[in-house]
Amino acid sequence: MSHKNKDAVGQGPDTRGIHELYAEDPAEADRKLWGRQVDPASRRGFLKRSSLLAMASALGASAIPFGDKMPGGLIPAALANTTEPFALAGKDGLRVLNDRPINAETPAHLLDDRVTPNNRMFVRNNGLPPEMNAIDTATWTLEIAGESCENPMTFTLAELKERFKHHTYQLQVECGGNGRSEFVPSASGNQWTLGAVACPRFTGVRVRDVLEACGVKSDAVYIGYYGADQHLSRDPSKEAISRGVPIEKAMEDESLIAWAMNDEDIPLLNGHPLRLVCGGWPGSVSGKWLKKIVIRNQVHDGAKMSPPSYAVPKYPVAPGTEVPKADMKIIGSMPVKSLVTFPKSGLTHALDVPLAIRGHAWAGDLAVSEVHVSIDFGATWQKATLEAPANRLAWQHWSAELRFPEKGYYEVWARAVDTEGHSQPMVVPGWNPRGYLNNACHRIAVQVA
Ligand SMILES: Nc1nc2c(c(=O)[nH]1)N[C@H]1C(S)=C(S)[C@@H](COP(=O)(O)O)O[C@H]1N2
Ligand SMILES: [Mo]
Repeated sequence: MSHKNKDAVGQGPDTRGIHELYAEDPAEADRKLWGRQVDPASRRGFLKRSSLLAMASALGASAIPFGDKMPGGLIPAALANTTEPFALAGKDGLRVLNDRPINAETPAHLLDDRVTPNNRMFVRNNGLPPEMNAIDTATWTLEIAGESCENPMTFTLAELKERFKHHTYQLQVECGGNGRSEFVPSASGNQWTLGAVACPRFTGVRVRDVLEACGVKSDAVYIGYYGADQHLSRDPSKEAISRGVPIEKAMEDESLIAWAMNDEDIPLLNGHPLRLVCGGWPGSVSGKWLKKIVIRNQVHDGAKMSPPSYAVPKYPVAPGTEVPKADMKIIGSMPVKSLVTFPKSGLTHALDVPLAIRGHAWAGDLAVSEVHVSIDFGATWQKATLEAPANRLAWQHWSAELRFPEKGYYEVWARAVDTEGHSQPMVVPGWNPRGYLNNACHRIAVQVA
């Protein structure tokens, strides 16, 4: 009781119309919702505010006494499993981490499909996406330029579709910061848990075909992209993000300029009407709302290309170390990783029935050669059945059947090994300043009754 705000308890505030009130008189709205005025600096975006509103009413709570102390972007634990208050248009069951920019991850059990459906692909925005009504697919153009481009050209969407051969690949896209929430000391940035990964089928044209049509000079070493999103400041001279890949990665068969995801338009939040997809690398290289590709004679120097963005120390460092930028390298192919997508963690299972579990595993530019599962905290492992990928750079489906020796609490751990023998670590791997590349084993809780 000592932690409760006396004034705020049991009064059952009327939250009807509070959105309007917030627009008119935030201080009065705060008093109504929280029983007192809160620090304006802690009233972050609309979404957070409305999530607090939704929480108060969903829980029948009269107030959130310490609402002003909630870290920005934190999703209240009481609502973490409910999607309703945070629903993003066209997305289903994603956990919203942040509203400005919008970032949302997919809980592991909602990634169970072999091919990630459009409504389940995570969203990672660095800036403000273009509005749907500002996108005219009839006039949208893609420009190819840069100092290592022989004949800079601009294509309409129709020209791209008409001129180049179409290709479809299932491609695995994982944010470089997926798993960041587990690093200690914590790294700033979105506190992704497991769900900033997806593997939909993309259709488009090869980056290679388009670049070759414009002529790639022999000194080309990199490409860079520019998208139609805005910097958070809305300063038109700044890019939200402008990254790229070495020319060899761009010229691979599977590197696409895509307009479709699972045979539909790419969802707006995932880059409609056109995006770059370079599977197996940090998601940040796969530019959304694609407007321009530059062929560069040096490592692309766009926004978030230079360390510490999307870079890790060249050598292992003790947690918390300050690392000079010169000692950091840009992340390329992502490390081996896996997820248990069925069952959902926390399940109660009958002792006398085997438990069928399954998930996916992926390994950046490589393939996965083995997946092992353990029910005894890693003391012994059982080999899972592992399928071949649909194509290079697609994740691989795995499954196993577990038998439990007696009733009680178990954790099921899954561990993948790539074709070069690298295994996922069972604990969080090398700490790095920005919290990238956490490929620790996924574990789920199972109560055997
Ligand atoms: N134009 C643009 N492209 C972008 C981003 C962005 O903010 N703007 N975010 C990048 C990052 S960091 C990731 S992880 C992926 C995420 O793709 P998704 O939002 O479709 O899941 O898009 C990348 N492409
Ligand atoms: Mo990312």
